[in-house]
Amino acid sequence: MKNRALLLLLSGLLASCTTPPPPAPFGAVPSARQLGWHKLKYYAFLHFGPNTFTDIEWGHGDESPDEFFPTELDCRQWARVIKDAGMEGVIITAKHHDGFCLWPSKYSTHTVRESRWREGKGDVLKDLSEACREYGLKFGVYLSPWDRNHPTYGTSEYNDVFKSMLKEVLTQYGEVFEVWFDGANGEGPNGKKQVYDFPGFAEVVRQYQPGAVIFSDGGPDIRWVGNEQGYAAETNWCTVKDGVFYPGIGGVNDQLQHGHEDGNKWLPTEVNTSIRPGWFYHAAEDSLVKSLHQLAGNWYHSVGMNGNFLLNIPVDNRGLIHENDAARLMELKAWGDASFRVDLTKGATATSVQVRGHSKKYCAQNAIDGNPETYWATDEGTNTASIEIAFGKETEMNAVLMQEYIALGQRVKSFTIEALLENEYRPVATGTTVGNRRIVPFETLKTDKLRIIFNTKACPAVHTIEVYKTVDVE
Ligand code: FUL
Repeated sequence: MKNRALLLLLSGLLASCTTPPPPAPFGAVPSARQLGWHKLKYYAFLHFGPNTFTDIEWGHGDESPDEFFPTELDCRQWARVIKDAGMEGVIITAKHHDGFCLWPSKYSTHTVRESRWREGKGDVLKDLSEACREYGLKFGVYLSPWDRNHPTYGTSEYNDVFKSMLKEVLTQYGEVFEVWFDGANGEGPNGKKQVYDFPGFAEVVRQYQPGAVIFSDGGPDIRWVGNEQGYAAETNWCTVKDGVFYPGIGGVNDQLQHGHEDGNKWLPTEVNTSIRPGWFYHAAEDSLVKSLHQLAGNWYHSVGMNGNFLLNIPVDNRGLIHENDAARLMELKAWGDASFRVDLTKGATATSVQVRGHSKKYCAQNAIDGNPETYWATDEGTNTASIEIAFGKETEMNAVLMQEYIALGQRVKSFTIEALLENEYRPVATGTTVGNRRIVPFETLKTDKLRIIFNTKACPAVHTIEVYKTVDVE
């Protein structure tokens, strides 16, 4: 008995010696709600409102509510198209700068209730949230603080009005995954400017939808990428210096694109762009839907550059997603499926001479085991490390996808991908940051071995490496 206890103690001690503790978190790390958001990739932005009918981008707030008159509005059609496109959710312009509310708000007289649509009995948020539940999509809301209609705009009372509207939207339609605050702040109906109570707005969101992430150009949970063309920068840190960005900030687009390498706050990028030139529907743009080539480029520069992709689809004046947009979305889905369905690391072997404590818990194979909870890590202080993937046979490929275990911070500063070609490792691609997700395309090649060399700020923690042969788009 005594011996057995001793044996148990010894084996326990041995195990604790051979399995080192996980790497300590490095720098800023994401909150639980940010981590949840990082699991998403691609969702729809829906711009819809009086502008859809008046054919302009920024309504003045003096349009008649009767302008809003979709004759075939069908949120289930939107949800079906969005689901078929492989998107994970929607964010709708519940209120744009014209102040018109797509729900019958008690705090405004410029709403669907005042319109002739469904004799004032309609509620777009109700229809859409129900359709999202039916199709398994996440539901999010855009609310513009800038309001060109509300009579209190430009006074402190308006901030309370906005909070009350926010409360309605956050309490009447089920779970909300993201709240999108537009930073635009123009003149109100009286020419007045408003100082927005962003901290107060955030409190309302935290109170009624604690799981929702809050987007604005400067956070607090998600930051704008600094352009509306749908391009994250090659070097894209999720970290920023506390106090530098705040909601409504202007003139720092370059910093927003890159983040700050030595930032002490986690604030990742969402990449928003429209499938057409405008955010709202204009019949004249029916022939100007972005090409598959452009959209695939947006994919690489958002999902593939450490951001999430928020693609705007303007709902048309019938109240439907237009056929041309739907067709292009399906092409993008088919391209994505053909390109990223077969991960060539299945059945491959990953090795590294630099494994934390030589422990199986942190072994290289973890990076290709399909489990995002296991990761390859090295010892503290090993900030240059390489991992080798052996495919067992000559394999045709042209892209690598990598993901850091960001719960422990963003660590990779740069990397080089090498392929074994004629018995020699040759560089085929280099890059800087990785973060949550990085996709690196390169010239199609055939090899049986890849090597990736990382240069990091603290020991690497990489949970996923996938390899693909993607389809070219003309
Ligand atoms: C901007 C707005 O002014 C545009 O109308 C659009 O909503 C875009 C997404 O954000 O700030």
